[in-house]
Amino acid sequence: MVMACSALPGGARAVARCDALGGPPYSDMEGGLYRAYLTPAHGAALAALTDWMSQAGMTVRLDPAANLIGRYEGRDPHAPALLIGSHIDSVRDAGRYDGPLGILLGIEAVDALHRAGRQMPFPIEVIAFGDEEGSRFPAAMLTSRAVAGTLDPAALDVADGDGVTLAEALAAFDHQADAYLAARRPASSTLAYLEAHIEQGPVLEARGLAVGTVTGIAAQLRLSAMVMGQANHAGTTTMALRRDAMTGAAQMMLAIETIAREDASDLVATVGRVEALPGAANVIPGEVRFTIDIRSGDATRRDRAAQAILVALEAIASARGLTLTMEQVHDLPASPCDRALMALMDDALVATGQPPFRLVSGAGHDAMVMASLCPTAMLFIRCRGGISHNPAEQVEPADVEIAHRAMLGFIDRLGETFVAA
Ligand code: HGY
Ligand code: MN
Ligand code: MN
Repeated sequence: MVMACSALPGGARAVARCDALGGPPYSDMEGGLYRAYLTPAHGAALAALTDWMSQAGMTVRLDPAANLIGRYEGRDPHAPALLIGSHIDSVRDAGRYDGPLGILLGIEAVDALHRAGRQMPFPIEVIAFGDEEGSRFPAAMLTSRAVAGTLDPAALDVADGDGVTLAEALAAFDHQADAYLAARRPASSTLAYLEAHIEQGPVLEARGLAVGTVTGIAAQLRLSAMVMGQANHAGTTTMALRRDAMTGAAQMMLAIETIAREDASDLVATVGRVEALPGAANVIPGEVRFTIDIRSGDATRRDRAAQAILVALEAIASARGLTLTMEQVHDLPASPCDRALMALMDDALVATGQPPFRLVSGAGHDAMVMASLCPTAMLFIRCRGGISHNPAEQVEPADVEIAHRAMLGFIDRLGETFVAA
């Protein structure tokens, strides 16, 4: 089924297609957008992307991790490929552009070459990563880590909140978990990775810029904390005799915020998800689980803050007669973009009439994982109010058209510098 899209090819059509993917059947939630990895909504989105990739002259395949990959041949079919991509999954109650915009701009770039009857010296592959957000399973960037070859097989032993294992979810896509790691690409097959993405921050808008070249991505540590106290009767247990896991966790969360604020740097720390058990109004919570997300452009600063947080949480647990168990969900190192590719991107921006501007990414992206496989470049696009991970996420088609033209300029410049092996 090819979704009708009247917008002109390029930026406007990429935005229109993101909007179309923002509703049923491409969402797993009523009245908003939530597209999780290996769900019916994910499958429906891949069907639409398959049509669009085919129309743009690409051959399309699904890899063993259920990443969709469209390939547009270059003059030398054996040359390493330029990968252009982003993620097709979303957070819960998401905006429409975080992820899909980078995939659709990749399709628009190939479509422009295809319509002009042009081939680059190298193949171009557009990739829709299936899991970047980690919104279904307790692990993030599973699919780019599978492609980059950095995925620990133990990370596959996960289940979602309904107890559905990754292996069971893969089976629904006619995929086998034991083939998952075959998604790995040899470095020799990859020239570079390019990801266009909304900034998800306020910098470009504050400076009145449509686009910017990304210098690197902050180091990201994700932990899960479990606080154990004693469930008890809310009416009969005096305050002095309580071992309340909820108030203990609350004090821990405020300690996390204080440590991050007092660092007075780019360090950020977030408690995004909390679950209290047994979850009854008349029962003192005996168990509280919550997530901790700690980031900084400087991995040493991040790790120092993580250590201070651990010490603070253990002191609170001890003072309240609680037990604290911490688990690491993932540790993503800071990832600089490639200098030579950043220079090409700067030149491509200037050629579209934009001033060169560089900025760091506080948000994580598949590019930080792909950097272990090949040189990476990222292009940020202004988003209204810097809002993201929120249905209010907005982009201007005119800004996305500038990004489209910058990406074509980047590809041309990469072609000029390309030296066949
Ligand atoms: O968490 C992040 O920074 C990204 O949006 N997954
Ligand atoms: Mn994203
Ligand atoms: Mn995101």
